[in-house]
Amino acid sequence: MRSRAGVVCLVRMIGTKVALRLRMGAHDAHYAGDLVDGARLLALFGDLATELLIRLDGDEGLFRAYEVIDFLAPVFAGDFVEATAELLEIGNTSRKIRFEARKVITSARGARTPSAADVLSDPIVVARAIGTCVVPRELQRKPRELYMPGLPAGPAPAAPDVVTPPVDLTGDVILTAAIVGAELTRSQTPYLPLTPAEIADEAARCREAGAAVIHLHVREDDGSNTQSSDRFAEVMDAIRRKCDCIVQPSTGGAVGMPIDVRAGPLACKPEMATLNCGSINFGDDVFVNSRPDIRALATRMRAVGATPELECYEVGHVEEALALAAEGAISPPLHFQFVLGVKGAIPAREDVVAYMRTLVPPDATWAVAAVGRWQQPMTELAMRLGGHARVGLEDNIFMSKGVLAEGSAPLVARAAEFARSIGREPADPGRARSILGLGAR
Ligand code: KMH
Ligand code: ZN
Repeated sequence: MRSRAGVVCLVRMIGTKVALRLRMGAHDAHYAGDLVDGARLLALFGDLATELLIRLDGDEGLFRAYEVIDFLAPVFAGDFVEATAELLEIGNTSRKIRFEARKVITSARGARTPSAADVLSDPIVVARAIGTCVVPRELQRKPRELYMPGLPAGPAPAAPDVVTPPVDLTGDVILTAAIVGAELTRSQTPYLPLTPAEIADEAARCREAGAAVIHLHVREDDGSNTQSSDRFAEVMDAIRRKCDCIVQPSTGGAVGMPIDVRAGPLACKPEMATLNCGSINFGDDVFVNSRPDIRALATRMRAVGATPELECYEVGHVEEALALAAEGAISPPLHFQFVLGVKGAIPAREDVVAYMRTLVPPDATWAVAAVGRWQQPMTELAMRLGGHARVGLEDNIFMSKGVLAEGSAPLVARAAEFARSIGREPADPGRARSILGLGAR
């Protein structure tokens, strides 16, 4: 049996990739015209699977089945093929793996000299597959550190004091819907709610779909962003008449707003509000959050009883939030939002989430809000790692490539369905209040 820490370590290995590159020789050619048969590529996939299993389980394991195999382009003697395998899922004994083989150098068939060859600037995918291997329980050994191919074997240098917290998949997921945003326009998506009535309707639809928290920006009648306390009061009232969600106004506002303006919605005494924990390049703009301003906002939030959601766009912002707690400017339990994929700030990557979650205190909660096409994979990763998730038009307007989401509710519904598929329930607002400790500070 694996220990709990062992299981955690295994989960972290999802997404691990290994690679092989080799030249197909004359002995690999099986058919007329020096054509290499597909079975040769499957042998490469088998070797890659074996490497993954050894890294994961300390055992070569057994290949059980392919569920998909596509041979997409011919391979000839003389071609250099690079094959990769990525660990997709880990069951009790099963390990699902995705494979891909690409031709990176090809013999220049038809050239004047038979030894001519070309480097392909755009490698050609020659085969793709998904398969499952098994390693019987009794053969599974202690999880290994992952060694990158090509690097000398040995323990990877670990950062000091990094303790990987256990993954708890028994807890409910708090889904936050960011339904308006400050930068989005109707020309980008017609589904953006702008008026108080539209925003309240969308909040109710998101609640229905599984959201417990509404992250809120508001707009003037002409669609421009505003931090006016009157407008926030109007919209928050409209939302309250339609649903019981926790309403979390933004104190980030739009890029360039002075801090006093940004603090506008705090006059409405919200249960929660965002507290942005540092400055970043925000696309081509700069989103300024000076250390004195962060502290000033924290003080104002405390004065009105609003629990801060700590927006962290960089690793250093987590440290800043911890400093605020150490100074007593904010009180535990802390709730972090890792905002990933803003151009100019930390990218939306698995290793980023895996690392950032190690930085938060054990009694803290954390969530991921990822931008654009990363929203779905990163929020699903967060849920798989025991965290919470934010979706919605503010961060991503697409359901899939080129297909607009018809509001934030469909994005919430998809996240809720994923949560249930891994055995976690979307928290209702009451449950979310208790998980976040709202009102307890
Ligand atoms: N509009 C961004 C510049 C927040 O809501 O607290 C800031 C933002 C963060 O949206
Ligand atoms: Zn926002």
